[in-house]
Amino acid sequence: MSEEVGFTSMAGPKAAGEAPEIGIGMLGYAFMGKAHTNAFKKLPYMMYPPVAIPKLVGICGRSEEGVKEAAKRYGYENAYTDWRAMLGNDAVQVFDNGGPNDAHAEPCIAAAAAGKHVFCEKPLARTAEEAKGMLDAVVKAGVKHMVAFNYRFVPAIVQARKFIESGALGKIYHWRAVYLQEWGMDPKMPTSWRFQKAIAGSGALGDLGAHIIDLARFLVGEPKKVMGMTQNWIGARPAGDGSGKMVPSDVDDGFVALVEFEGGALGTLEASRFCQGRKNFNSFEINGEKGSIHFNLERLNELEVFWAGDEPKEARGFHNVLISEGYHPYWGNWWPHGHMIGWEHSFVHEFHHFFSAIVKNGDVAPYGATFEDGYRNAVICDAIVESAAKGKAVDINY
Ligand code: SOE
Repeated sequence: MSEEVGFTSMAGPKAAGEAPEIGIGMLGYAFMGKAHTNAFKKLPYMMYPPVAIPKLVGICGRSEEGVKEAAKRYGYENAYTDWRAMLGNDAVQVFDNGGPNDAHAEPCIAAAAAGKHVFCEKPLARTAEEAKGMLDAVVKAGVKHMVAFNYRFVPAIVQARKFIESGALGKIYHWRAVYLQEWGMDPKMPTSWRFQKAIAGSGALGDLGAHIIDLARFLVGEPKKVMGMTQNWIGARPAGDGSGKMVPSDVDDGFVALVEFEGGALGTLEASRFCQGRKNFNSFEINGEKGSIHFNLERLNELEVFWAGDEPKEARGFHNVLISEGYHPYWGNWWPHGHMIGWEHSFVHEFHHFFSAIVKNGDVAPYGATFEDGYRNAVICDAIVESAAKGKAVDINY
């Protein structure tokens, strides 16, 4: 694999003091605001010497009380309730959008027009059309852009990519991926934006399916055709505001899809919020002419691999590889082998990659996901929805 910007290169300034500051404007202070800010604070001393030192210029959210508390908790200089005001702060060089899906397009387009580099949570948008408008805006503005498909930065998945790029797996025949969670099954659970099409765009498909669609593109290649089915099992959920009202839940609770890839590989995709016992079960298997690889996010420092190598044929079979050696991707920054890292560290790697691209004027692609990847992901999601509605396969055209 070539030494891509931020991907494996740890070449930063000789001493941390030489690293430039990079001003951050963070939209959102809930789950992703927390995960991203944790990465901003950890990056300078763990991706050492840092390629840049994030400066927590501002955080923005709808609740004045909530966002002021978040600014105090994390150390942001300013708390905003209007993202436009935050974009007006010249100290903001990177706009990081961790808001709900309906709050992705307008702020990101405005940030690009203001000359800010733009980082946006997945899915990039609610539809391919909305994603295309965002892609056009960042390209026109000439700013760096990245979508938070953070699983591209889990060391075991990076290692899988290296195996494939090196030809160690040979021709790929199968991609088999699921992303299963259990939290959507209680009909008494109050609604959230993730169950409302006008805000989210889709349900498990855009929230979880987007990740395994991105990994399919990252590890196998471009889908040529999809055939999908979607299902909604709870049509309305309590408003949760004491009114006793029910709010329509008009998104997919689960989907399955078949995929034919350019180059002939076949794939399956499945995502659901109705899989009891599955907490964050993002898992895939790749079968190639020279071997197979299996990954499970709930055991994210491991790969199950099969290579018909030089072991006695009676001993041949899948074996577990602990991805924790200094020679494994990103591990040179962390701990001695066997001292595990976690989900949060993928965000540290992801932002190291993005800031490297900014500071060194390098490319986010192909190892980071750009807005082009976010747009193509949205095209595939829309095609799965179209296929489910029409009951037939749909070709993928970007
Ligand atoms: C909820 O389904 C969620 O937080 C997703 O939105 C994230 O992208 C995924 O990484 C974990 O689960």
